[in-house]
Amino acid sequence: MMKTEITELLGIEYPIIQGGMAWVAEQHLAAAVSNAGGLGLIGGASAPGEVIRTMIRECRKMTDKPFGVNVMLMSPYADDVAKVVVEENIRVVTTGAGSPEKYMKAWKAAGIKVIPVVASVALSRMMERAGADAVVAEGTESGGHIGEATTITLVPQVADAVKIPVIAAGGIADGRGLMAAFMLGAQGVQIGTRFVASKEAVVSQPYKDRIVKAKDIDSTVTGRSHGHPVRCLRNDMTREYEKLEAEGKTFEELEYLTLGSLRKAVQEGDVTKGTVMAGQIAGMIHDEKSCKEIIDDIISEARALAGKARQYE
Ligand code: TUI
Repeated sequence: MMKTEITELLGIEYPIIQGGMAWVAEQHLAAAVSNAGGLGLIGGASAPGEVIRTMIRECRKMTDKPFGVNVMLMSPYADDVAKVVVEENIRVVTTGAGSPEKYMKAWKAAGIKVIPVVASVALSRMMERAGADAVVAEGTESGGHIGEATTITLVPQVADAVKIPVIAAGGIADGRGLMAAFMLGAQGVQIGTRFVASKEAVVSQPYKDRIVKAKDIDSTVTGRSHGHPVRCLRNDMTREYEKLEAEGKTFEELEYLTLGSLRKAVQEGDVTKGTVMAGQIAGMIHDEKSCKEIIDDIISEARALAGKARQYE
């Protein structure tokens, strides 16, 4: 047990929530993270509501612990998934890639704890006013769709701006990251990339291997020129994207290139032509571990650091 406002809010043992990663955050990973004392999440990604309903029901067979659903707001099925979480009596929802204001009333009426992922102080304030229970302040170190501010600058600014608890995300994968997040004013962390390289994640071996072998500077950001920046590991896909982006291709033309490419990497293991979304912390991940080992190691390292911090008194 490591008690914070986040563990109390969510009824979990440790203040660690899993990222709602598209194609990766399915029921096996969510159940494993929840069973290890964190909060597992099923990623709504761009899947239809019925697919998410099935995943929720499968997850319930694998854990009695709380777990949540991430609603990806750019998805054409976001309205659909927003309804399914209410019908399936989901207790915690996180959101990404937009503002969830239009769903807030229905979710709050259903007693759902709503935790929007934000990349700016302005959105964190809007979310608090709209009734959010907490926010995830996600720095640009994260994998996938990102904002501009770094975790070390964003987290304390969001913590100063809102009264609700803050969860830090972006660049966190060990006990040092957890303690740093606490020092910046967060009450918990959201972890993505570290859980991709977990034994329980149903992710192709080549994808996990790319994360395990990645170095500190192996990620790049595509799509900046169109206002849809996405962090992924450099490969043929990102080089082709960058070439076409420089040639001035439209967002729609580039969307066609990336369409289905994340699935190609996650499921089929094509890490050369597929999109390998991952955060900058991939360079620090050197092995595949179970979710329980990942969480236990983070907590014991954090506890050791808490003792060491007394030298600064
Ligand atoms: O959402 C994420 N990460 C994601 S979503 C995703 S699926 C996707 N794939 C390709 C292209 C686009 C999406 C992969 N990774 N993280 C949470 C997050 N949300 N990061 C940043 C934001 C964000 C950015 C701008 C939230 C709101 C926002 O503006 C809100 C508004 O509309 O004012």
